Amino acid sequence: NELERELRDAVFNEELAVYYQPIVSVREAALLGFEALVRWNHPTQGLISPAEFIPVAEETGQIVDIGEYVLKEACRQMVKWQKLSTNNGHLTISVNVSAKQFQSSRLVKFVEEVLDETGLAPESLKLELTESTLMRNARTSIRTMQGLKDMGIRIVVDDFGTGYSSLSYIQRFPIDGLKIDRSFISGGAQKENPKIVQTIVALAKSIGVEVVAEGVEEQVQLELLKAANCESAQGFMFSKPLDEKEITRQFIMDL
Ligand code: G
Ligand code: G
Ligand code: NA
Ligand code: MN
Repeated sequence: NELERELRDAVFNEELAVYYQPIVSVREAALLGFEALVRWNHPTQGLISPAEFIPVAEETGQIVDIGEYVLKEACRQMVKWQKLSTNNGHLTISVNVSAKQFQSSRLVKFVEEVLDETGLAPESLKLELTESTLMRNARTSIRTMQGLKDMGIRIVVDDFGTGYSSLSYIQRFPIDGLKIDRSFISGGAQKENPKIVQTIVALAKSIGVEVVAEGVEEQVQLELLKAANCESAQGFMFSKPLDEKEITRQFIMDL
């Protein structure tokens, strides 16, 4: 398949770019950190969404190289931003880890090497894993997560609420945070969404982990999060994902 062939050269040809989306506190909209999101700047087709090529890369195994590239690039960038101002020291960088990458035996060692090479403090790094990734092989997952946690890295469950993880697993996994899936936010105050958001926030608090809402686009959605006591949020309302230059200009230089 052509996409697969072109994707193989994309890392080598430096066609992949990492974009960053701010994560802010719900109360004050204070900047807390960023999520790294990969983009493919195709030579003829322009920007291709990861929604299109990540599933292909996951299937072919290319996701491991891509994921390693994104992780290293994001850590390197975070160190640069933290050095630009002493006020930036607390900012965190969240990086998505796909199922295949999470199952690869070299993940823990690779993350260790990246922290070593870039000089990023482990407390500044969060890894985002979906419920389905974690549930694939719970026993192995716990071991890998523990290896990451021992380094001081934090683990966040992405797209929370859409998978099928049971509460007992959520308690057994050494996780640090839940990210509420944007489908529960975008529905706004309609249907069961406010109750679901409140329930996830309450669950997070009861097991002592942080909670982030994604896909926040409108004021009413933010009000819902305030009412539910959700601590942090991310979405187009605050900023869409931006490239390094724009993030530096809009969020780093004027801190
Ligand atoms: O940024 P955007 O909303 O277009 O991303 C679409 C999908 O691609 C999302 O599900 C997102 O989690 C995924 N994605 C974006 N960047 C990465 C990445 O670096 N690694 C992995 N595994 N998935 C990513
Ligand atoms: O699966 P994951 O949670 O990593 O997905 C992140 C994706 O969500 C990115 O592709 C990003 O571009 C997208 N995204 C971020 N904020 C918003 C938003 O406010 N609304 C919508 N519809 N998508 C968003
Ligand atoms: Na994510
Ligand atoms: Mn998500």
